[in-house]
Amino acid sequence: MAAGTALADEAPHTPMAPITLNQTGLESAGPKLAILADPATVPLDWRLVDAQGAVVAQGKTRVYGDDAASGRHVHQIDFSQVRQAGQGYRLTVGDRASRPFALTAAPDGRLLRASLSFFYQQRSGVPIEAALVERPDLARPAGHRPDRATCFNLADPKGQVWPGCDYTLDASGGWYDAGDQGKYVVNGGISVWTLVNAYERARLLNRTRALAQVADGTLAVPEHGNGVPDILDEARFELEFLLSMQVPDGKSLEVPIGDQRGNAGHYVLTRIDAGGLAHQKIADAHWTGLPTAPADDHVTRYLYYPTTGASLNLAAVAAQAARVWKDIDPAFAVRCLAAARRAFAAAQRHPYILAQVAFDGSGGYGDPHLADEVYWAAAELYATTGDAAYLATVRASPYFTGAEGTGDLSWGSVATAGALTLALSDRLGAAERNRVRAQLLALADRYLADEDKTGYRLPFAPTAYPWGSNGAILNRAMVLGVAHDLTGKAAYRTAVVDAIDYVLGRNPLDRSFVTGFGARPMEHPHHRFWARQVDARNPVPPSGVLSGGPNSSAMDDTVAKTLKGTCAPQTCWVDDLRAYTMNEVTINWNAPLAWVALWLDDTAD
Ligand code: 9MR
Repeated sequence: MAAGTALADEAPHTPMAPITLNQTGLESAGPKLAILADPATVPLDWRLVDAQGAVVAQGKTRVYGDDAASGRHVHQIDFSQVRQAGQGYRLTVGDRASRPFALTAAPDGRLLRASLSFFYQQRSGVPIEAALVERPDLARPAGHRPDRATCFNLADPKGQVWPGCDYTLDASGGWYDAGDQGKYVVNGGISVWTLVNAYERARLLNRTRALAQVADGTLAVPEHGNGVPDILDEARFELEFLLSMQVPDGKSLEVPIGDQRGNAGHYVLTRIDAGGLAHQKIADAHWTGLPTAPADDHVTRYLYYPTTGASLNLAAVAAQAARVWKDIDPAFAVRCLAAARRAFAAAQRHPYILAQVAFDGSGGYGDPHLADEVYWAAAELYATTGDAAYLATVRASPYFTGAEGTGDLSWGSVATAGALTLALSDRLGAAERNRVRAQLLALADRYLADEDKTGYRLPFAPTAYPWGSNGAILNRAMVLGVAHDLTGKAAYRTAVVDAIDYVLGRNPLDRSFVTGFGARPMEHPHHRFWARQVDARNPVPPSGVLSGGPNSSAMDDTVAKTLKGTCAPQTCWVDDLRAYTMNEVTINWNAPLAWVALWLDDTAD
């Protein structure tokens, strides 16, 4: 089959509609926006008709005009004034119409549960049980059981032979990262943090409805009935893996010490006392093909050298866990805190072990700039312990003084995670806590300003769309959600709704980027098990899985190459399993989806 042709044309069966909006419907009391692409430069008349065909509202479009992100000439239809719940509404402009949609009082919780089920189904080392998934063909035997490995001791793609180590670790369990079956501490860290933060936010703000939504017995996880909130059971499954990636005390290792500016390839192999650091990842020695069900992967797995970044991720989430599990499982909390302290101390001893070496078989998650990881880890440790030393590190950070903005949250940019923790913790005195809150609100205001710069009206307006743009948008929605928590300002909540509306269909492709949701959902993720597109024996994906989304920056898979130079940023996307730069699915993108789904359920009125 020629690259980028036949398979890529497997368009969804439902045709595109000329008027687009969130394909799962809208909240009856919430903001309501739909988009029409039309060359007209004057406002056009729109009507909203109900299921009986009666006109219930009408008005004129707002001409946004030429929109760089979508490449369209955009009209916006704001019908927020309509508040009557009901099914079968349609928007029309002349002879063009939206598909029928519903206005409902509150979300039904399905998106929350499905987006969290993704994590269960990415579990390594345990069978995925038919009783816990939506279709029997999604069940599968355990993969990588056990996942025991020693350090990589072969040649890397540049010919450098690695020294290995004199131990093996049992790193069974945890979540596979994505379409691949690598397990990475850096990305596992931010993903766990996001799920635990969804819970902790609800607890600290006393959101009983949100707590009830993720309580024991609410999610399809095997830990049902253990008295622990299910969302924490899911997070702990990954935490146990992260803890297992820590180098035992007393181990000396040869690791690459990078130059202080993090220039790729500039490193000196140096023998160090590595105890307490965390290995960057455990992964296959070379890339496996698609499909490869986890249980069918027989490629040798290795631990890859420990890095400062992975160690700070471990420190941050183990510290967060020590706080959250303190009363739920005190022994686990003690174990987490000890690991967090050790990891942080080791990272401070060795601040420049960077993940800058490329290996076959897994992704890099290389990050030369670790000041944000230091801030995040110190913030978590301080929030948990109140120790003066961690406070001193927090206070000395440019992210705390404001010398640097905390910026967009992502796997490689985590200062905002530290800020979110400090903003809701009562450790800092009022003055310093208010400073952190003000920084978050300033960030949220920047996101609000971006809404006006986009025709489809979303809080994200880069000139190029990055790898995982949907994750980036939902990470922004988290900051907007907390901004709303702190102020009650309606514009922040509207922007969260705008973000989810975009992801669920209010976009120039009229696609829902979440499997199983909406009339035109993504169906062919880049995934080694949910790979029906290339092998009829494999299942189609479950519901609730988020595509990475349009990517106009790194267009180097076979499908993306065919789009290069032909797509506006929001349209650089194809629903194709081979399109790993645009249509992969990952734990760090599904995590903010779940966070936002819970937050929207919680705050709908
Ligand atoms: O999400 C990552 C993205 O920010 C990077 O640009 C990209 C290339 O390095 O890698 C992405 O992460 C991939 C990881 O390395 C391996 N598992 C799948 C991840 C998503 O594609």
